[in-house]
Amino acid sequence: MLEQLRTYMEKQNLDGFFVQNHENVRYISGYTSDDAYLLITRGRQFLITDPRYTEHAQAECPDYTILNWRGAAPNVGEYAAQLAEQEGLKAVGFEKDLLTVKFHEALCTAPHTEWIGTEGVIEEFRSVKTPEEIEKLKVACDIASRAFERIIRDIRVGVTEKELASRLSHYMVMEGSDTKPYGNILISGARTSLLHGIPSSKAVEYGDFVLMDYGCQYKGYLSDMTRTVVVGKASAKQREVYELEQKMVAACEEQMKAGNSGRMVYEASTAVIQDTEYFPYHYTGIGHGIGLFVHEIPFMGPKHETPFKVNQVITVEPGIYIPGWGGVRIEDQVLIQENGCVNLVSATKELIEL
Ligand SMILES: [Mn+2]
Repeated sequence: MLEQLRTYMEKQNLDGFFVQNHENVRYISGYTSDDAYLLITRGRQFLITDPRYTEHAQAECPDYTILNWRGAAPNVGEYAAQLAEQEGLKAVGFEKDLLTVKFHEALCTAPHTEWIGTEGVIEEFRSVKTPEEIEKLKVACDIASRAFERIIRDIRVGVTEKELASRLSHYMVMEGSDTKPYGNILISGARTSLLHGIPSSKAVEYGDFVLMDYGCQYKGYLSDMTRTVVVGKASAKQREVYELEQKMVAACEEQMKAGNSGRMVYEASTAVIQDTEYFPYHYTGIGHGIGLFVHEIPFMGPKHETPFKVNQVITVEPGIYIPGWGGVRIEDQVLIQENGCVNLVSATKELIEL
């Protein structure tokens, strides 16, 4: 991971790279806590943090020089500028999509260093997972699938969305996930048409769809899955929409293999509903890469042409959302292989009537 970055630096004639993105810091250094920055040079690696985290960083990153910026400079940017000057760095890459103007000004106080804006460099490395990362992602998906088996026993008339969302989080931690909270989407009834609805005090009613879009972290790696169930007997329309959704997901997953693109998957999903009254109710964002962060490259939708690579992990989540009536989403998380994909989410996709 560090080697990938050094190879990139060499190719781009950079003698330093400043890393600020939280997940990128973790990916490159293995540091799992907060408020840390990396300055990587051709031969050395520095982790800059403050006294709250120095001991933690020392233990997790033995190959790094751990530095405390507090007291030595008015802010991290000026500290990094001093360090770049001290190391004699001439051209240092930074993540231009993250830095504030103030931070950039602080970096630019280094008299002999040029700061070169880059975008998506480490994100690109992160998009293809190592066997160790895949293992952690599998465990995260497995924890979420086991939590699904538990939460469906709690769904009944009268229980609120908030209460169910909180229980779902609890089940995931009890099944072995990291404790870091993850915002569950757990919504019911007509509210299920809200793509990113927030759990409310609404109580579940007979005949409601309950849509659960959630996941957890395991050793930093994320799962993301969605299942939609019916409380009581599904109506004819609920069944019709659910069955179309199942077909959309299946059509998508058939396209999930190396060389195909997000656009191809999108087209496969819409082909299923093209000639139905539900076509206007689909959403174009139908999946995303996932790893240390929940939404990362590659993304899937009509404008995403980049071919998938072996060992990318991507969510598949087409959906049908009818305002005022409700929506159905099923989301899997799949591992891209040469000729197909492996679904890491084991929870059933059959219609569940509770
Ligand atoms: Mn998702």
